[in-house]
Amino acid sequence: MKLFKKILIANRGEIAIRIIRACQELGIETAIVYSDVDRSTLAVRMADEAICIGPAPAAQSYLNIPSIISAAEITDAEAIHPGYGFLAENPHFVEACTASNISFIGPSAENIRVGGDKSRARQIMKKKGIPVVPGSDKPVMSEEDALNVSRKIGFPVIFKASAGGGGKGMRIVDGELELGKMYHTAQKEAFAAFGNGDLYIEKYIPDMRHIEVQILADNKGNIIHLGERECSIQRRHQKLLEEAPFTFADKGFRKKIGELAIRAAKAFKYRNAGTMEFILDRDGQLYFMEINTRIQVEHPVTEMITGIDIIKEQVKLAAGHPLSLRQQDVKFSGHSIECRINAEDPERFIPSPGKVTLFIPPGGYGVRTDTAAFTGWTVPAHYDSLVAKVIVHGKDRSEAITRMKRALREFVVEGIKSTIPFFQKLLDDQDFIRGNINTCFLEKKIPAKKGSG
Ligand code: MV4
Repeated sequence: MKLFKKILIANRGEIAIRIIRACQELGIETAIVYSDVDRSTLAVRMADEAICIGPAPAAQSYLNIPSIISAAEITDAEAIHPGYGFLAENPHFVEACTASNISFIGPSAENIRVGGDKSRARQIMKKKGIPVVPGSDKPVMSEEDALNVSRKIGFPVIFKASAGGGGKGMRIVDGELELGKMYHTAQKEAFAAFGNGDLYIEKYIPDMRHIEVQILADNKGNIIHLGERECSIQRRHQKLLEEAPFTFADKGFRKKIGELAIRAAKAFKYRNAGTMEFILDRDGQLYFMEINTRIQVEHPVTEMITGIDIIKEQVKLAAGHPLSLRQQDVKFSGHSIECRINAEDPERFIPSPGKVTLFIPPGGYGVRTDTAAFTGWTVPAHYDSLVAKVIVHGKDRSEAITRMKRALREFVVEGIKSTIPFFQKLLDDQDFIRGNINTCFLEKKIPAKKGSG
């Protein structure tokens, strides 16, 4: 079956390189866009062609839809891969691609719209009988409405932004007394961040785990899952370490969450690669949380335990190929862990951009480093602070932890501060080693320091 001849990559850094590598193995030519500060990067060097689309601020380069569409037209690219972030979840961008007869490598504009409206996604799931946390069926329209819903489900509750992401507009509300103030500050924050102040309410689930399921869907409506990922190690709503599979998952759990995820994806008429996020509570109950309509940073841990190249699958699915695997063909083997190494102070998590004076990534058996860094590269202050993803595979979780510790010991990053020391401490933590983790884990272990941003 036909594939694209050339793909334009509308992204930078490690994910751009990840996409170039997949394209090279598929025999597809690559063109990449870059901003002024990204001229001398590895991704630009590795792509077959590169086009400058503007100055460093993303609004004038990686988010500039007309420039990117023009770049695709100039390079004769048939398709655009958006990576993650930037335009990956912008339905207008998908429509601009379609209008210019360019394939968008990702879900439909409608999928992205529903995924971006978290209250609506919840409502759709509830209608289909997929469990959601008790809460509001729609965004709450007033303080009074919020109070009524909260009384009905019982405190504590959590306010979330319908257009949300990154924890903006999120507030835990312990009781009636603080509800009014929380309602207004959350609404203001959501409006400032997303131009939409709508809030919905969920019952607050203490010590939840964040478990998500990777989905692949073809254009005919066939959907498979590639198992779950445990993403509970996060700080300020940024994931720091992810693993696959979930430590306490047996075959029954995987079947249950996988089938829920497929039912959810079918309810959305989902296309291409995506992720269904779930809350797992202390009693083992699963609730749908939200849908992510992009390739995610943590996709490699799933690749490591399934042997499936998710980016290649995305490209083939976008070209109209049917799924190449049936659910029973997906085999799971061993355990994988990813550490996101950021250019940040490892104690305060403050960005630490600058020149990398020495960079020696780890390697060896069972170690994969996805990075765009090299000795002499400058981490720009304009974008996210991800320097490298270290991904390991082992026969079980214990071997994966040992291997990650070995990999981080040999990883040399000089000239900037990195979060490597943070992970070295985490990998020695007894609770982490026992798999005794949840989304509040880090807040308890490293109480926020004054001035930590
Ligand atoms: C929750 C929750 C408790 N109950 N939802 C969602 C996105 C993720 N980054 C954090 N989220 C949470 N969702 C329900 N129904 C707890 C969290 C949560 C959290 C919320 C506010 C502030 C800090 C938090 C830290 C970890 C988890």
